[in-house]
Amino acid sequence: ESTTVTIIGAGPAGLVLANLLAAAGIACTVVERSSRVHVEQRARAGFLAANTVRVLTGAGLADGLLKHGRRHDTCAFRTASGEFELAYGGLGRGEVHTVYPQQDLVRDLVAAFLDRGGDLRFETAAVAVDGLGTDRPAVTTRGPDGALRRLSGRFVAGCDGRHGIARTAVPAGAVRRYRRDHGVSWLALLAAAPQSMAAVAYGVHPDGFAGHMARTPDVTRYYLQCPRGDDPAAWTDDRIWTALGARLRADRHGPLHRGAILERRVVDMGSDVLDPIQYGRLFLVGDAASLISPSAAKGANLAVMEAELLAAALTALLDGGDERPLARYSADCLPRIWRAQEFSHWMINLLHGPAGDGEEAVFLRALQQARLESLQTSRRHQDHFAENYVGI
Ligand code: RFL
Repeated sequence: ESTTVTIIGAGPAGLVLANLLAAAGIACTVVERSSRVHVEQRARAGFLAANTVRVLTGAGLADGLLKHGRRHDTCAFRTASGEFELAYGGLGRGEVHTVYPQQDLVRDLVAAFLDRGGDLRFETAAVAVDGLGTDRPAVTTRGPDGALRRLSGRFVAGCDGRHGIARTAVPAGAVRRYRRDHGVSWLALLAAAPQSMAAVAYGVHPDGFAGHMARTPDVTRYYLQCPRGDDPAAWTDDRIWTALGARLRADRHGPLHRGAILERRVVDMGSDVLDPIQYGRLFLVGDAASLISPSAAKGANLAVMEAELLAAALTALLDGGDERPLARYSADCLPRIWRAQEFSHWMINLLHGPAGDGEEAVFLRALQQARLESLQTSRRHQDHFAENYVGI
């Protein structure tokens, strides 16, 4: 079988790329390991940056998010000394977030691609990639019937996330991997309850970080910093609500709207960046190119930014014979990836003080306080924060 671009993975990266290529009249085939039901129900991100909304709107892919997404423009920090709010929509470049659950966006993107007659194969895993150094790279897939098929094309887009096969297809030595384990873990929760306040809330507390983020009118995301390796099952609903209430200081700022905990999973905070995010005819997009900690909600937004650049570069080459944008793909993306990494890393240090009474921990916690105070009191710092918080 043959196509022009083989796309591995139907997450935000693969589906945005597929829709943009289809709109440009470029043949592509998307292979996705999981079922359609699974990808359309996988709750993850929710905060879409202004650039993401621009890309999706420009491509006619934003009907759902414009109709059901909710504007979000304020975040609040709760510390021992009280609460301060940053109305970031009026700071920096004046950009806001649109809150729209990632699984709803994925559902819209799947529907749009299939409506165009797109070739999207669920329950079809890429099991091998070869010929990346040639002009006919091929992906071997295993479909729902268990049969192996070979799909050859001119390009392969690795959009298969952090544990995908695309990354591993790049020979060691051809790419440099930068990585950092931030040493903290979050219990990521979804609660069947409306949001408890209008803002995103970041609770900085001696017991650890707690976060509150809107999703839909009936579902709210919460995070609780927890020890590495904690068993999510050990966190009963009661224990979760007690910890959230304490760390978000509900006694001072008002109670949380409780509801059943729909999902609890431990996320270890880690980041990595591959350089370059290309090898021969293979181009990496989204989490496959760079994993970013969820501290600043950048992952899905980076994926869309890269998908847009790659679609434009492939179109320039296949439609207009201009090779330059594709040759620059990695160099164009990496500075933006590193800016997002830098901000996410800064957020991690803002939100987590090291535990313990050791000299270094005490010192670092004092720096954390200074950082929060600077953000609370300096308008210039707030503008800088807002620019990075919503920007990509
Ligand atoms: P995805 O979404 O992981 O999609 C990759 C797809 O590839 C498939 N796949 C394969 N298919 C075929 N063959 C193979 N061999 C395959 N191997 C894998 C997978 O089944 C999957 O469908 O990657 P993509 O498209 O790069 O998108 C990245 C985003 O999903 C990710 O960055 C965000 O979800 C991160 N993230 C957040 N990002 C934000 O921008 N804002 C947020 O608020 C936000 N919150 C979050 C998050 C991630 C979280 N988790 C679960 C780590 C909250 C959480 C809890």
